Amino acid sequence: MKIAVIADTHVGYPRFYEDSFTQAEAAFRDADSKADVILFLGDLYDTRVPSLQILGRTISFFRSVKKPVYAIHGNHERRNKGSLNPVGLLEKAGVINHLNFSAETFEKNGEKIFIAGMGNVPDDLGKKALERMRESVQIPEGVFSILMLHQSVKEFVFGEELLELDALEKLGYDLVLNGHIHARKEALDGKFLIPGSTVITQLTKEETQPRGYCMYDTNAKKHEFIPIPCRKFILEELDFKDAKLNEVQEKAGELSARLRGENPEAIIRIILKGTLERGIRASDLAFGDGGSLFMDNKLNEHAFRADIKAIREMREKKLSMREMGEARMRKKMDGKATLFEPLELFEALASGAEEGMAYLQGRMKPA
Ligand SMILES: [Mn+2]
Repeated sequence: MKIAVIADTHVGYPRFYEDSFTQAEAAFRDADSKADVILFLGDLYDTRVPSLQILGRTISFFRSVKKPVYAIHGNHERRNKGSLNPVGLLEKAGVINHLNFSAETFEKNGEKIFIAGMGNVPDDLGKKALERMRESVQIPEGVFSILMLHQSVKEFVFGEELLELDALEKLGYDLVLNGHIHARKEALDGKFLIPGSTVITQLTKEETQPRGYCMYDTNAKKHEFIPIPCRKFILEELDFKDAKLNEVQEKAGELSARLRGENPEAIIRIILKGTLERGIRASDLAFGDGGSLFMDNKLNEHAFRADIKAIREMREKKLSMREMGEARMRKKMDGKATLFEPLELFEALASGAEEGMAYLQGRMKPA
C-alpha cells in the first residue's frame, strides 16, 4: 500500500498567505493522484480559530480530494478539552477523519493498515500522553501499524522533558510519523519520519531545502520524498568590517537587485553581519522592504546582542509562552482549585479580562 504523509501546511499563515494555500493544495493533490491513503500530521491551519474565508476555502478543497485523509491536530490548532478545533471541524464537514487518542483500520485490496493518532499536547505532558495512548489504543497483531504524532522530539529540538526516539521505538509501531518540526528528518532506520512543512515559516538555512511530502510503501518498507512546486527561498549573508553606511547600502542594494533580477518570484533574505565604522549606528541604515525581500540587519549586533536575541525568541515563541504559562498554572493549581478549571480560566483570561470575569461568574452560579 502507498501512504502519503503530509505535515504542517499552516494554511492561512499571514506572511505567505497565498503560498500556504497553493503549496498545501499542491501536496494534497499530488498525494491524491499517487497514494492509496493520505495521513496528515497536524498544523493544517496556522491558528486555532481560522477565519470563515480560510475554513471555506479548505473545506471546498478537501471535497475534491478522493482518497481518504486521516489527520491529527497540531499545537497551532489545539484548544481546551470540550472545544472543537478546526481539524475536528473538518471531520464534522465530512472531508477528513480526525484521530485523537484513537485509531482506525484502513483496508484496500485485502491489505490492512492500523492508523493511530495523538493530537498535540504541551511538551511537559508528552510522556504522560504517550502512556495514555499506550493504554487506550491496542496495536493489533499482523497488521502494519502507524502512529501519528505532533510533538517535539529530544533528538531534534532543544528542550526539557521531551519525548525520545528510544521510547517511541519501544511503543511497538511499525512506523512513527511526526509533524511539528518543519525540516525533513528520518531516524530509526526509516521507521521514524518527519516530512517537514509545505510552507516556509522561519526563513532559516534549513528551509532553503525543498518542501514536499513523503510517500511510504508498506511492501518495500521505505519511503521516498516527493518535492512539490514551491516558491523559491534564497538566503544570503553579507559580511562587513568597520564599514561605512554607503558601502553597506551599496553592496546590499546590488546583491538584492541581482538576486531579484534572477529570481523575480523568490522569497529573499539577506543577512547583514559584521561591524560598522565607529560611531555609526546600525539603525541608521534604511532598506525598502518589498514584501518578499527581508533585509536582516545584524550589523554591530555584538553591542546589543542580548536584547535582539530576547526579542526574537519572544516573537518566535509566542505559542510556547502560552504553553509555559499553562504549564506553570497546572503545577501551581494542581488539586487546589475545585470551583473552576485553571486552564479554562487561563484561556478565558488570554482573550481578555472581561472574558475571564464572565467565565468565573458562569462557574459560580449554583448548579
Ligand atoms: Mn507547525
